Formats: sequence, structure tokens, C-alpha cells
Amino acid sequence: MTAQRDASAAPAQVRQGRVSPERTISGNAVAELREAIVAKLAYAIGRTPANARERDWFAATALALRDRIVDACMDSERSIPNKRVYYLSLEFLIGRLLSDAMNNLGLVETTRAALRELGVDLGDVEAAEPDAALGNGGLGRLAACFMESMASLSIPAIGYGIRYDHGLFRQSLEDGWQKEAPETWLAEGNPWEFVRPEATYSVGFGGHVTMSSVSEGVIRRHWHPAETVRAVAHDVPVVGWRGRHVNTLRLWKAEAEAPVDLARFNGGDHVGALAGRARAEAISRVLYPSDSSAEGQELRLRQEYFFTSASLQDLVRRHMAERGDLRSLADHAAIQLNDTHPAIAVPELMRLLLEDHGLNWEDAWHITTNTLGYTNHTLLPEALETWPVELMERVLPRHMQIIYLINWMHLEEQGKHGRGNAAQLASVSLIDESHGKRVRMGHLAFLGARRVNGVSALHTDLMRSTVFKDLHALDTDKIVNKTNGITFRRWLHNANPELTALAIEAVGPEVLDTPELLTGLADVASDPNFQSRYAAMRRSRKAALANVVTERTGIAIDPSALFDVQIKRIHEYKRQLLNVIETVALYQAIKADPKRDWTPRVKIFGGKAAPSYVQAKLIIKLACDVAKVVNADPDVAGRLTVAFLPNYSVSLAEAIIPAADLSEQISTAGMEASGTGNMKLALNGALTIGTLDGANIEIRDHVGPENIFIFGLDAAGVQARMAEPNYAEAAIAASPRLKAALDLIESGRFSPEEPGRFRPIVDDLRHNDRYLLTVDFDDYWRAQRAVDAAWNDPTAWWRAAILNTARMAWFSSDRSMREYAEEIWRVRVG
Ligand code: 26W
Repeated sequence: MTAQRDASAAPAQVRQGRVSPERTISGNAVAELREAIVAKLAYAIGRTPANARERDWFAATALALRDRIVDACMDSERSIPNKRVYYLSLEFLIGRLLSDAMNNLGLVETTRAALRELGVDLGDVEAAEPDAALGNGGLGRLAACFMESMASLSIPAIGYGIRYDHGLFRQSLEDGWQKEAPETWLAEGNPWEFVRPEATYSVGFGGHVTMSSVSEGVIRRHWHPAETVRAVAHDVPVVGWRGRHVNTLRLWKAEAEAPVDLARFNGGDHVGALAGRARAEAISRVLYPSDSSAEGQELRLRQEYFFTSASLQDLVRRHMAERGDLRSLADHAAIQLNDTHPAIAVPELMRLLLEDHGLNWEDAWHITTNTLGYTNHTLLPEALETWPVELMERVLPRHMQIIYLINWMHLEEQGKHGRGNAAQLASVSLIDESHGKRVRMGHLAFLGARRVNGVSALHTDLMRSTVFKDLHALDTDKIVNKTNGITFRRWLHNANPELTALAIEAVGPEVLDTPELLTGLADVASDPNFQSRYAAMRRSRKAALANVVTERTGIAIDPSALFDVQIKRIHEYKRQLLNVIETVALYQAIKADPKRDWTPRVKIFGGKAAPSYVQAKLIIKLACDVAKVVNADPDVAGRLTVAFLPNYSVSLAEAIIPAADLSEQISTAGMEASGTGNMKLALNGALTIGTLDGANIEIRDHVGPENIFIFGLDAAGVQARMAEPNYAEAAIAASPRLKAALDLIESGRFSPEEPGRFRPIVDDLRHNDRYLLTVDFDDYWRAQRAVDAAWNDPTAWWRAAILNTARMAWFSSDRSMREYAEEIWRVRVG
């Protein structure tokens, strides 16, 4: 293994033979692929088998497979599809592509054999691929699952995003404190991508707008940007299941119009001559690492407009080349906005139609509002994007004019329908005037879209009754629900080949094509033989994960203990702190009664905090400090172990999820829009301990209330309790167990070198507790003890686990994509 190996990579022992559609592998196919790999190694990389590093073998293998994908691609592009989906997303959290590509092409075993003949281990080659971490969390990973599902369903689609030089930062833990380092996934190039210099567009910023009169009463406006940046397309092919269809992920790289300002250079200002280039290229330099609060920085607005404008120019050009008339755009293109990050598409599409193509306002608005769709992914107030009008006027003056005009017409319409009082108008206006003037991007996307969707049943209901209540009243058909899903190819077949093999044995190989067949596993849920093989599968994944944990944290964990897993971004609403406090309470309980037969538990945490999120970083530190004390205490040895795995990533998720017994989905009800990690864990047979939040509710409905541990207030209960004064104080007073745990943390027991370290956390809980942790604590404790009891009845536990796998079939992103295709995009599947 070389020094360059990605430290976040899942090690070889957690990956092994996976199930592929290859029933048999032919010697010819192996020899052909082997030769292709050696040729790539020589002629594309300039290495011989003797001096190639793992990274070189990876690149050569990827290039050889890419050729196969290109062949399939040519087939996909033979005819012009009637309608295409354009999925605009500032984030695509892809992870590694090699195993996806091999699996979908049916070439896993062929590749393994070809490499073996060259003396190379496929597992090592896979581990040499860096994760493409072009996203923060749920929203970005969802976009990646959707791209894979659209390709697998042969829905013609192009994903549009940014080719960030640096994706999500690398997290290390220094004495429990999160440290961030830049991530460099492109350091050795990207064998999957094709640069397309011919697909380059100019994107303008700043400047001013002039008017000209075209005819009597018709005025046209012209934008004269002060600065333009080039967007250069980089295409990554996305191959679907069985290689039947290939779509494209088109990522834009920002380049300066001129590499140097020659006038300044010649004038002697050698550094200043490069400033314009640095400013332009900064746009695709780095992914913003926050997925919970809108920061409102100018560079972020530039990123959003940059990729939206380039994407719209590209799809308009394609449409004109294929159809010759923009009036039919809505018939042949469905543009989906992944949250509000591309919401500037509303005025940008209007601008292109009005200015570049000479349409009138009514026609342009009709086309725009029949082409766009908008998906909302969060209702948290701090995450809803608004941009100061002053900033918009400076960076995008023409768009601001169009927004004003859209708003004016929209508010006029309200007046006509007798909804013109000041409060009503203020709530539906595109401009929020409550604290300076700001453009509400959610409202803008709402007005510009034909359909607006939430990502779980509860979330969609809350959209209708809270943030979009008044807009919803204007058009009650507009908001629809599309519950999230996950691609089973990655999260079951690739991540858990052993479970997949068991499923194939039980219900037949057709399960690879038709996830609904998984439900057939219910028939063997009580079969002792099947149960013991299912348990053996879990045991082997846990042993592999235990090695990873020890390798990365130095903590030894026992694979026979219950693995209790909470993996996701660190955020107060997700309540990792609730889990940590329950850990402290359990620690106290075990110490108080060491003779009891406590259920052995390993608590595993993973997740990144936004670099500027001080409270979240302190929660990580607390988890690590608690781990240090608990793991060193002989009184609890063998009963309770705590580990925080650094640098959580897609690859690490693939190693953790199949090894989890218990899935923590404990957000404050009403705050997690959906969750998708909850689906991955339940599909792999972890039982969920969770609140009635997001998709947990639908998971309960599918797996059955007896196969999930639900606790806490529901969303209505949360709303009601928040209105009560001093609810936290009351809850702590009513719970001696909670009080004792908080007192212990406050005493400095976990931070003897700095006793006051965690006082801010405890103080906040006592006096504020926005996320109702204190209120839900006792019921969470009760549910955890129910988990302990259930674990002690293995027959019942494994039955419940198998039923979870069986009944999660509905949560495939293939199902989500079919629903979008039918009800939002009106595009044919297949
Ligand atoms: C502007 C800052 C910012 C950036 C990203 C605010 C909010 C976001 C995202 C919308 C946050 C996000 O990833 N939301 C998650 O989306 C998932 C996919 O739908 C859901 O499963 C999660 O519940 C939701 O938190």
C-alpha cells in the first residue's frame, strides 16, 4: 500500500466478493479486460506492472472500465429522447465510483480475476480510489442516489453541479477536538471524467442594465456584466444497472476569461495581474462546509449563479439544437432544483427567454413555470436561504429587476383575489422586510415551479402548514410529497454482499432487479437456520468494523456486544448530545449496580461538524472525553464502550452500516426533513431507535411498530411543549437520572484538566434547550432499556432484523424516481 493511500478509505478487510449479475465469468472476458488494464497502465499512465502503485492500478482499471461505459453510452445516446430530466444540485456526494461501475456493468468478478492474474488485489485497488465528497450530507447523497437510480431506470437525465477542487474537508480529532484539513481528491487526476472544452459558457457578474425601445411601448433591457467567468464542462458518466443506460453528471469548473491581465503585467504589477484569475477560479475551488445555516456570503451566491447559469445555457442550447424553438421547452425538459441553491434559475431562465430569445413576459413565465420543479429539504429557519437585496443588486442587477417584476405581478394578483391586507402580502412576498430587505429564495423557487415537493410525508405536511402556508393556500395542488429513497445497488448489493447473497438464496436472483421481492424474506424471518446465517453475516461485518475502529481510534471493541450507531452530520437538532447524556447515565447506572447483567453495548459515533459550529464541535469533544473515561474504567469494562470514528464519509458509511445492530434516529420531532441514513441502516437490518420524525414515521409504518423502538414527543407535542415556559427546568426536576448525568458532566468529571469545559452545554440545556432534549430524555432511556431486553432474546431480535430488511423494499430510490417521473416530470420511465 502506498503512502498516498486515502486515510478515509475503508480497508481491505471490510470489502470482499460482492454479488454481481455475472452468473459465470468467461476466460476470454478476463483476458480481454486484463490486457485493457495493462494497456491503460502503459499508455495512459506511463507505468509498467512492475512499478505501478495501487493508485496507478486504480486509474488503469477505471479507464478500462470507462471504455466499456462509453460503449454503453453510445447506445444510450443513439436517439434523442422525448424528454430529459435536468437535476440541478450544488452538491453530489458520490463517494467512490469503481465498485458501482463494476457492479452495474456486471464485471466485478471479471475485474477481480483480471487483476488477480496481474498479482493485484481488487480490494486494494478499490481502497486507492479517493471519495468524491462533493457534498455535505443528506441532500448531496440523495442527489447521488437519484442519479444512479435514473440511470438504472433509463430515465434520460443530466445532473448539473460544480467540480469543486476541494470537497468536504477531512476531519481529524486532536485530543477530541475536530480539526479540518483540505481534501484533495483531484490531486492525482480523475480517471472517470471527460473534459469538454467545447461546452464552455460565459457567466456574468455585476455591471449595469440599459434599456432600449424595440417598438411602440415595448422596452427591452440589456445586462452589461462587469465581469465574466468561463464555465467549462467536465462530464462523469453514470452507468445504470446492468449497463443498460448511461447518463451524465456534468460538473462545471470556473476559469478566468484571460489567464493574466497583460496590461497590468506589462505595467510591472505581476501579482495584481493574476488577481482576476484567482477571483474567477475561486468559484469552483471549495465546497461550503455548512449544511445547516445559510451564511450569506458573496462567494456562495457566485457559486449558485455560476452553475445555474451555465446549466441553463447548456440545456437551452441543446434544446435549440434538437428542437429549434424554445416554446416547446417545457415539453422536452424537466428541471429539478435541489433545494433553493439553484433557485436563481427562476429569473435566469426568464432572462434567457426574454433577452436572448426575444419572448414576451407571459410566454416566458408560462415556459418557466411549466419546466421547473423545486424540492425543499429543510424547514429549519436558519437554513432557509435569503439574500440581501443590496448584494443581489450589486452581483446580479438584472435578476433583481426580474425578481421585483415577478413579485409585483404576484402581489397584484393577491389584491385582485381580496387577499391584499398588509400581513397577507408580507407573508407571501418574495422580499422579506422584517430585518433589512432580503430575497426569500424558497418563495422564489415556489412561485417559479410547477410542483414543489417535500421529502417525507410529515415534512410535506409541515411545509403546507408552516413555512409555505400562505403560498400553499394560493394553489393547493402545488405541494406534493416525494419520500426519499436510497439506491440498493450501493447500500445493499455493494456494501453488504453477504446479506445480498442470503437474499438471493431466499427469494431468488431477481431480487437484484426488483427490490420489492425482498419482502419475501419475511417468510424466513422465523426460520432458525436463516436466522443463524443472518446473525453470522452481521457478526462478520462487526468483526471487520471492529478492526477499523481499533486501527483508527486505538479503542478495542467486542464484536459480540450490541453495536449502537449514530452516524450523520453533527447538529443540535439531530441530538447526538441526547445519546451522549444517555451514555453518561448508563455509565452511572452500571457503576451503581455492577453486578447486574447489563447488555454489553458499543456506542459508535461518526460525523462532521461545520467548522464554524462551535457548539457542535464541543459536543464531539464531550463524546470523546466521555469515551476516554468510560473506556478506561474497569467497572464497566465489557459492558459499555464508546468510540468516535473520525472522518465519516461515504466509504466509511459503507463499512459501518452493515455492522450496525441499532440505528439512532433521534432528532427533535418536526426537524429532520426525512433522513436517509435511517433507511440504509434499517435495510441492512439494524433496528431503529427513533422519534416520530421525517421518514422514521414511514419506516415504522412499513416495518411494523413491534420492530422499531419509538420514543418521545411527536411534532405536535414538540410545538405545544415549546410554548410552555421553563419546560427544561421542569423536565430536569422531574428526572433524577437526567439531573445526575448533567451534574456529573458539569462537575468536570470528564474534563478534569478543564472542569468548566462543558458548562456551556449544561447551561444551555437548563435554560434554553431548543431541541427538547431534557423533555425526551426519560422516554429515550426507557426505549434504550427496551432495546437491552430485546437484545437478550436473540430469536426475537433476529426475526425483527430480518423483517426490517424485508420490509424496507419500498425505500428504494428507484421508487422515488418513478414517482418524480410520473407526477412531477411527466417523463417516461425506461
Ligand atoms: C444554505 C446552507 C444549507 C446547505 C444545505 C442549508 C441547508 C442545506 C441542506 C438542505 C441540508 C440537508 O442536507 N438536508 C437534508 O436533506 C436530506 C435529503 O432530503 C434529508 O434526508 C435530511 O433530513 C435533511 O436534513
